[in-house]
Amino acid sequence: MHLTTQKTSIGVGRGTIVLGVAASDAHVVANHLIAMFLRRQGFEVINLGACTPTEEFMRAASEADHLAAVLIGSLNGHAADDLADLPRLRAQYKVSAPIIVGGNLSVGAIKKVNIVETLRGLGVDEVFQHPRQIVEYLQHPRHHILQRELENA
Ligand code: B12
Repeated sequence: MHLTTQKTSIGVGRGTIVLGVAASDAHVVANHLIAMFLRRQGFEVINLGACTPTEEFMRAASEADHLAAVLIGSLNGHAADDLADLPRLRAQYKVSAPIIVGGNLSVGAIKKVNIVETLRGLGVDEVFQHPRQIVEYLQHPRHHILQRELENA
């Protein structure tokens, strides 16, 4: 659902971020705050808003100029179900930019499943807690990937 579709540019030259909230999820507060934050950081943000089907993310990503990343928020705990079709749709729309997911990603205060591993299995490149990590990652993606490999070694 395109509740808040906007294409706005404040800064220049840092690339485009396709942002939105996963298909079953109506939580919009963080989405708006993250869009404002990223625009202030100089990114062009295409905000697809809440309840965005995965196919809309992939279509918008495939049409974006200078795509830096796709950011998918999820707070209601159903990230893995909402993104079940990501591998097929990412291949169909040939999206090579990083796909980053963040929020409250699985149901319950005590997480029973390893949601990060599950999302990685669906082709999600990074799972972040805080929007600041997005900017750090986009500035130094190789450094970030090496650091994660060292932590997991
Ligand atoms: C407001 C709210 C609602 C409102 C949403 C209004 C709206 N249109 O936005 C309403 C009442 C509609 C609602 C509904 C529901 N909600 Co609600 N809601 C909340 C609440 C109170 C606040 C969320 C919020 O806006 N926080 C403010 C923002 C700024 O913070 P944030 O969302 O935590 O985001 C931060 C991080 O998560 C992160 N982040 C967020 N998105 C992203 C994205 C990326 C890419 C990155 C990197 C980081 C990131 O960065 C943010 C800043 O640090 C939380 C509880 C809470 N205190 O957090 C529950 C909560 C999220 N809701 C919850 C639930 C269960 C529901 C419902 C299923 C309830 C129901 N049975 O109907 C429905 C789901 C509706 C749907 N289809 O999605 C649960 C989720 C539980 C879980 N995941 O296990 C929570 C945690 C409450 C709880 N403790 O049970 N909700």
